[in-house]
Amino acid sequence: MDSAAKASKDAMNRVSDLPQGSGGETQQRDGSGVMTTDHGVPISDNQNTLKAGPRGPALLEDFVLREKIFHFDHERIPERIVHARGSGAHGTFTVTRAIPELTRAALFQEEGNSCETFTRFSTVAGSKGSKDTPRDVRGFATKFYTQEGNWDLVANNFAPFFIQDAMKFPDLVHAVKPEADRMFPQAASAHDTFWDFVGLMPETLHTVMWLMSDRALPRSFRMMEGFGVHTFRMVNADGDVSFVKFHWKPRLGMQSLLWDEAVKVSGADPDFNRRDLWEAIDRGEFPEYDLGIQVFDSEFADSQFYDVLDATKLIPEEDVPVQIIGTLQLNRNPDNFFAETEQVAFMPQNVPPGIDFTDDPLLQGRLFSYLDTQKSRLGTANFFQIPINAPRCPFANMQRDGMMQTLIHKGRSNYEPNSLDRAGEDPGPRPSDQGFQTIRRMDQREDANQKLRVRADKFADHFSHARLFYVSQTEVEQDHIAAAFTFELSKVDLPHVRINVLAQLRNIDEALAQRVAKGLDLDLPERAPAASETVEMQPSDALSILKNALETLKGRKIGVLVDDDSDQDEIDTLTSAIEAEGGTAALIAPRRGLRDGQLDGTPSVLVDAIALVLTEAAAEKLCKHKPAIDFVSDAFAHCKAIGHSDGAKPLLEKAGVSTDEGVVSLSDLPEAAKQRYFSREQKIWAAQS
Ligand code: HDD
Repeated sequence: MDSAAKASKDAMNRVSDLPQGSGGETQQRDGSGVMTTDHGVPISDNQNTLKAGPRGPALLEDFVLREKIFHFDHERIPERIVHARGSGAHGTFTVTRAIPELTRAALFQEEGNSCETFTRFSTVAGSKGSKDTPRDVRGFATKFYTQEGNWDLVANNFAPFFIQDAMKFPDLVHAVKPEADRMFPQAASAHDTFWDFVGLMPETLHTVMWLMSDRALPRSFRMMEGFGVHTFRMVNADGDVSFVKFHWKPRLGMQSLLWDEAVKVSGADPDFNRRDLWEAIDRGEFPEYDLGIQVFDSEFADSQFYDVLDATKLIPEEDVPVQIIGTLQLNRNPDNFFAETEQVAFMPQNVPPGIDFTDDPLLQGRLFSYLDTQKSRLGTANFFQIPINAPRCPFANMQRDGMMQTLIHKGRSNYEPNSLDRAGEDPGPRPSDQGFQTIRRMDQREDANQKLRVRADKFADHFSHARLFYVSQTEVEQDHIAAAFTFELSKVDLPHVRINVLAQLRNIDEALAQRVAKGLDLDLPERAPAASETVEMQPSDALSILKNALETLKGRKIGVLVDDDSDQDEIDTLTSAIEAEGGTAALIAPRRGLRDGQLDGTPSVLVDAIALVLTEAAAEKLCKHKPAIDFVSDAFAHCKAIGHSDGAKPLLEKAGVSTDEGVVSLSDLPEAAKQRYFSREQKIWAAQS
């Protein structure tokens, strides 16, 4: 190595010599256990203010108190403008199929390559302290710490997005957030301003269909898909370019809550999804997701009636199958929520060489917004030095100084080019041929070089994909969509807004519009004019959760209701059978004692199925206890499997449970609990259909 190259490498090592990740190196440095001020002065009393006499006034001199209160006063930072409520986890990504033919990204050159990751799941509309289970999109953002810098795949659990152009993002967010004058409703789209925007902006409707579907109510972050949404590009070492769309597929399959369940969960456990993720990782049941790509070329793109640069559209998996290229495992809970989950800064602009953007106008706007917002949230252009954001590979450039600078750049080389090496000084880093190279634009169209504020013609169709989503669902899922529209619009006060949305719905599905109109007690209005003809697309099974349901106990929790006189052998046999299938059994009792939960505070909405291990005497007693009756009747209404001892029958009867294939003996429960029994909905939720 020549001396300039060595000097440059040394410089890179120096500036990358940050505390890496959050493996403990960034803990307070004193290992002696002595409490000190922020400046290291040992503290002798952490209870009492320095006063003039035992009952006297506090003294300004008390630097221990002043520093403590000063720091406390500044503990909070602005919450994210969207996706404020989130939960994070560290993980590992491993390549299961090398794709050098598609990308030169070092990570994907060999099967078995791996890198550390940090993933943050989030809801979008609610504040940081809102609940986990609103009807909302979920964010699914992953930072891959690759050997060529950070790659941030900032995804959602919906394949399309609400709008086509970043110009509309502030309007969309203003419309869905609590209304400006009254600051409610919190974490809810069921209000005037959101639906006003929807009725006037039909491009939102495809994603609104997803929002009204069960996709908006994931049972667990471990049981939802993720989508990169935009079309990205990959480029290989020879410069060949392909279009790609990114997908996350959960190994546990998809599962959602029912709306009534989600509403009750938000009261019983507002941290339902956050707790589920934390506890699963804590138990060593590491959530796993496969990373898939849809790959296509410009010939395919040009031959579609929709534009692949339009983020409100998806490419059906039946048209371009998803190829799995890697697996993400979430295997470590954060050590500190603020330092990691709150301070992590995702930016779609973070891509390694070999992955590139497209001209999608929504994506282009995002490339600005995320960098910009981090300065506002984290207060300094040096936010990349925070351990959770810092690359795990060497990094070096001529950016210098700024607030909260933690790197100590040595020498004089803060500009490039320089010839300081000729004087034996460290010249610092230099650009490399192997660095990121933007793919040349390939648009041959006549108007490609004109500056225009327009939408491309192919962006005009707003209903074909919305209809595709609806017709691809099972009947049960369509019922849920109709009920969701009815609920949401019933909360809209302005009559013309309800009518506008109904008029748009007629462009998606006439029967759906009729059902919603009936639920709202409105006549169907004229169909809204459509800017383009709707294309009848082939239904896509991949869009339905229920058509892809995985019958498994893995990741599922069974609530086992017991009392003091329950048969311990019966309890043990059942819990072992549940655990043998990968499920979890939570023992719930009227008195908590040694059990996992106390009945009144552990309603059945918090579990996936229930078992009643009760003697007849205990069941009779519980027939007079409302939480016990609700425990059973809610489980039945939410289509959950119910296993029971013979003695439990009086409680079943009291709760209005009628026999069906989901009401079984205790020994049959582990099998029965692998699914839900939606046929009950027709009987129990009559007004819905
Ligand atoms: Fe965004 C956060 C996902 C469009 C502007 N976005 C944010 C997060 C996710 C997404 C998962 C949370 C990241 C975290 O956990 O810290 N956003 C998306 C997806 C979009 C999308 C999948 C469409 C395909 N976003 C979008 C647009 C804009 C933004 C069009 C602005 C023009 N998003 C932001 C933001 C946020 C953000 C304001 C808030 C906090 C942050 O970035 O770090 O910049």
